Amino acid sequence: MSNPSHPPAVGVLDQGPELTFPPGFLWGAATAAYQIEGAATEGGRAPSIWDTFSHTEGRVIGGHTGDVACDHYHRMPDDVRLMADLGLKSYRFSVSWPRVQPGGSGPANPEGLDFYRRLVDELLANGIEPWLTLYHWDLPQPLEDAGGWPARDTAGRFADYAQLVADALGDRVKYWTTLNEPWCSAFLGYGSGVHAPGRSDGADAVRAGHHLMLGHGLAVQALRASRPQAQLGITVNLYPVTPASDAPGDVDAARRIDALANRFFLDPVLRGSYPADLAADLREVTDFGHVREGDLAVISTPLDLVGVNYYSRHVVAAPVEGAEPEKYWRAPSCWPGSEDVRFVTRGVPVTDMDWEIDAPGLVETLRRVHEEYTDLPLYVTENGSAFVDTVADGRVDDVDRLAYFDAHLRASHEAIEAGVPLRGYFAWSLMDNFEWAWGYTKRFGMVWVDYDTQARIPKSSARWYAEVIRRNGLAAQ
Ligand code: IFM
Repeated sequence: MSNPSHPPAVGVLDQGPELTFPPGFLWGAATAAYQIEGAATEGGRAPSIWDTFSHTEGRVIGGHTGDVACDHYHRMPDDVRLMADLGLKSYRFSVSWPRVQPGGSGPANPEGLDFYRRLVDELLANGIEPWLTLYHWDLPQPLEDAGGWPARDTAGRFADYAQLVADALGDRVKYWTTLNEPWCSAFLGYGSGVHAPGRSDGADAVRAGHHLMLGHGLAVQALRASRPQAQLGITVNLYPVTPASDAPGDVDAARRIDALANRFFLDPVLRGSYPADLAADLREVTDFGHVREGDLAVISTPLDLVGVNYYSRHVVAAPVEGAEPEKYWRAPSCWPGSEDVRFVTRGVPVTDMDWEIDAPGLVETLRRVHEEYTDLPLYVTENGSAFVDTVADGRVDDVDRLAYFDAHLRASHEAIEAGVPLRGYFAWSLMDNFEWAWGYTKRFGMVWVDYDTQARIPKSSARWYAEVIRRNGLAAQ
């Protein structure tokens, strides 16, 4: 996507000194089940909301689906070898709920669990620490038919599913995150409807957000009881939210969007309360009658770590007449009660998602979580960029992506120097994959995937990242 108001990224490395990360820093890469596995109808897997959504005309660009994706389900041992060749210390993957518990309740599907047992064994045999995410957006369709995340019962179903996975894999997986980016599940899935299940109702989005967090808390309690050695956390996608000017209207717009994007999740999980201003902002949308006594105590069950996904910054302003059209995550109804806030573009370089590149925002985000919320170890569980890649002479020279990683790793190091207990970094993504409503039109991978042949080609960024891992840091530029 090109936007004449945005200069393209330049692919030039920022100047900077040689940097060394703390010993034991966990260098990884991340993926998610529906984005890479394929094998949508094999091994007893049943449909999730993303199968239904992607098979519904007009929902995903080009009618793309995750039916085959990167065919990782069949190519898993080769993909793990690729990870080992890159020297990855850890691999963050998600378990497909509809693969291991196809109906969303009831007994586990042994064949589904077996795939993840084999994956974990393969990782461990290659010296790669498995990092397991329980939910990366693929709710079993029967649970959506019963009400989805706006229904309270889904939280309990999630905890039961977490227990099944813990019983099967808890002896060999140390790191567990419950949810990936609950903001997306709630506000893109039930607010704007640009993600599965494609519903559009502000009150449902808020209820979904609460029940996702309740499911998280219940799952943490179940995992803690059965696997006391496990390191447990959640992954949230956070954005610094900056007012476009000092004008009070702009400052208030930033406060409102910050409440919906960040504090909606950080406050309940890490403080055990909803922000008071959020409830006031949402008074026309919901009375929070879905929050029951004791919920916030469950949601704030103590964790061992927090995962932060970081991509960009929101710059916002008070509404004016004739504002520019909203797009993608900015779709108005993903901001219930604040639909009229304007998202401002600053004219700085962007990625192929049109997301502004803002590495200092990562320092701000990590410092904020640490300084305002918690002393827990933090991990960047996703960070990366889509760019238009081309294969020439069998190589993919993705200089823009490489520069993006370099800048954000320098930012990560700066955060550590500022006192943030940042313990690891996961590049998004190991390989090109199904980018949700964008289908296969956006490439985030360090490894190129040819979707016709399923050939993999490590891009320049992958080779560069392998060297970063080898030296546990960055060379001087
Ligand atoms: O591809 C997604 C991922 O599934 C969740 N975090 C953001 C990525 C890029 O959009």
